[in-house]
Amino acid sequence: MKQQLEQIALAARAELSKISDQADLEALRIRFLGKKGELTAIMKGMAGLSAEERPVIGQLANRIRAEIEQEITERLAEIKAAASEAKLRAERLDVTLPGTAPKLGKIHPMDKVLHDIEDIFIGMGFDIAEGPEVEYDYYNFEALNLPPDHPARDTQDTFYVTDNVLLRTQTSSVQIHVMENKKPPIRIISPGRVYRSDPLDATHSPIFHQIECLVVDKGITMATLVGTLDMLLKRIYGEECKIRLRPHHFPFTEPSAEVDIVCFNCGGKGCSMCKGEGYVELLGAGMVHPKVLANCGIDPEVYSGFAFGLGLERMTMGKYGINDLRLLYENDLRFLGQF
Ligand code: 2NL
Repeated sequence: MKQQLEQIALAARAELSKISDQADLEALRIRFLGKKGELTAIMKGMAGLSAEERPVIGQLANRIRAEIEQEITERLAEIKAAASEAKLRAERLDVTLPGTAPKLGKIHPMDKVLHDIEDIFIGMGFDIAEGPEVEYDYYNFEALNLPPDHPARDTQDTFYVTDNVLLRTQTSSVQIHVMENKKPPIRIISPGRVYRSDPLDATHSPIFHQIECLVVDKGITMATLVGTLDMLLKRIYGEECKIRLRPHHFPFTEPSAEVDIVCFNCGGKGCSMCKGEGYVELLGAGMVHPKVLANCGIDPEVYSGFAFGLGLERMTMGKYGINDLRLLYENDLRFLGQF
């Protein structure tokens, strides 16, 4: 019997070392220590032992039982610890890893130049005026000294909505509204979207952006115009930038001029970008035509004014050395991310 007991102890130990699962461990406990288990069966047979043998075997059986119980408890703790370790390993979260950074937007280069220009003019006491993009023929053309059959209308291939309603080709229409409604002194800029029936290429677009400037007061001269332009362009392009005025013709200004700036590319030496000129055309300007002032109820004998109109796309391309206008509209983040 003693031998049997020791064999059970050995067998239990050998099996225990192989078990790595809680359910298997419970099965083993039932097999060795359960009511119908191997140890119980032997203890039941102790009735047939002699009075001297019984306590010895009894003690041994109890000791073995306690030992197996103890080992099962230890093994259970080990299995639980291993399971919890595995769970922690599987769920491991490294909070020190860098996160996924949210992509931040940037200001569009045209907006940057627009904001700079607005800041410069606000600093000089100008107001910013806005108006409708769908406009009457009168405000876009007629009031600006462009009567219905004026040939200059042909240079602005216009999108008509009806015979006398159109998409504005210039923001001068906004200036007309302001002059109709406000007495001089007037100091405004009118930035906005304008439309012309031009095909899209590297330097043209059927939708582009214009900023017009208008000053009407007593004693406004070409000198006021040139001083304002010089100041604006030096602030945008740098103190060393040089401009020149060439005589030109616009129906709404007299005299009129085209304003050139020293070529951004060659600095005046002459290159393919400025076609050897050393200068590139930047904007149109002039003294507001007396008829335009009179059309708006402003006495041209008392007041004079200057106006100029510039393309925001062209200004932006010059400032950042962009050679294709379409890049400004395509929203390619690889391009826009550079500004
Ligand atoms: C250009 C450049 C220009 C004006 C716009 C203007 C506005 C009023 C009266 C007189 Cl209300 N002039 N704006 C003046 C000169 C040039 O735009 O190349 N336009 C075709």
